[in-house]
Amino acid sequence: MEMVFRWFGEGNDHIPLSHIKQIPGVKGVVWALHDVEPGEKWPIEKILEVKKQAEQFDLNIDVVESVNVHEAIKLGTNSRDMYIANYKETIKNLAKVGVKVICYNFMPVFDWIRTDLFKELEDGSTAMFYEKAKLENMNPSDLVEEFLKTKEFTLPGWEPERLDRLFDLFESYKSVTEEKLWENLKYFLEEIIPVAEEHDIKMAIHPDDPPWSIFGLPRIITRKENIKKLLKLVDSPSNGLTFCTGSLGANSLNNLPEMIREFGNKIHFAHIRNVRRMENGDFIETSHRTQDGSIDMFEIVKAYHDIGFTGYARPDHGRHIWGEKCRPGYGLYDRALGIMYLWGIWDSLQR
Ligand code: DNO
Repeated sequence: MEMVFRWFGEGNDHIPLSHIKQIPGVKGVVWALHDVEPGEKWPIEKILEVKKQAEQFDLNIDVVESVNVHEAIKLGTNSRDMYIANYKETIKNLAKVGVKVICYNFMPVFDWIRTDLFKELEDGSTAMFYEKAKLENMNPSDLVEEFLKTKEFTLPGWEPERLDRLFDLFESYKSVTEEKLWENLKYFLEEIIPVAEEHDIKMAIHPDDPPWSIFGLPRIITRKENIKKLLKLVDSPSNGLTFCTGSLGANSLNNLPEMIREFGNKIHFAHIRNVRRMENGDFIETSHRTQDGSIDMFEIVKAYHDIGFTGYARPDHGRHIWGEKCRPGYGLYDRALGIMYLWGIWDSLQR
């Protein structure tokens, strides 16, 4: 297991690389060019800049999260070929600097969804929360407004460009059924996977978060059968997964350790975190510790250990603790604690 840590870039993340370097066992940063709009080609000069910054701290840049997929590709409109051509160029440019894994997602309009970014937990810390009934009674623009309140920090996956066209996007998605979304994903993968394979890049799709339809939009990367279907769309070592326990784990029907064993070497990138599910369908993100949430972290790490996992792993969203002012879910402290918990389990298993 190669431990990495998400970093939003120089001037864009409050956490300096020098601090990341001090978290035990962290080998690299998980990064992206956050100022390049979805659909645009990533310029090699900008990529090299990040490489240079990370190298100063002996951190690798093997994993990118994410190269976002333009909505035209998900919608299957005429302009998709142009955006797919750009995506291929980005894959090639990333391969040139030695990137190994590209994480992406195929969620229409929105990336991850919560109703509260700073919900207080019993211990006085705060964490991201999903309130089922609240979401069901909200319209999408209320949610966007809620999210835009966090002016101090940008939210990954919620880039303003994609929100500008919210109303039009919803209109366009009216004709996109789940089946159509599958077709569009297949079209995209048939184009890009051969390029990824040729350049020794592993594409790792992120599951939908939460793993069910919201605001009537189709969502397909949600459960075991669907992931099996995805892997069959294009059979290649380059067509793989970001296995996110927090996203898939919001649905109690997903047996995560079993899925890890089944998908094995198709998991290129592991996102490991806990959530506490409530009976009414709400869930809140907790510390990584098993006892704090509904996901048995020991069983997760054990499953990775059993399959001899050599891929990349990162702690995922943490709570906001010790007064840290940070981008929701992406503080230093709780994610660093999460890493130590994961290492604790992993190293014990190694013994
Ligand atoms: C949220 C992240 C997601 C993830 C994308 C991958 O914090 O887990 O935004 O990066 O879905 O494409």
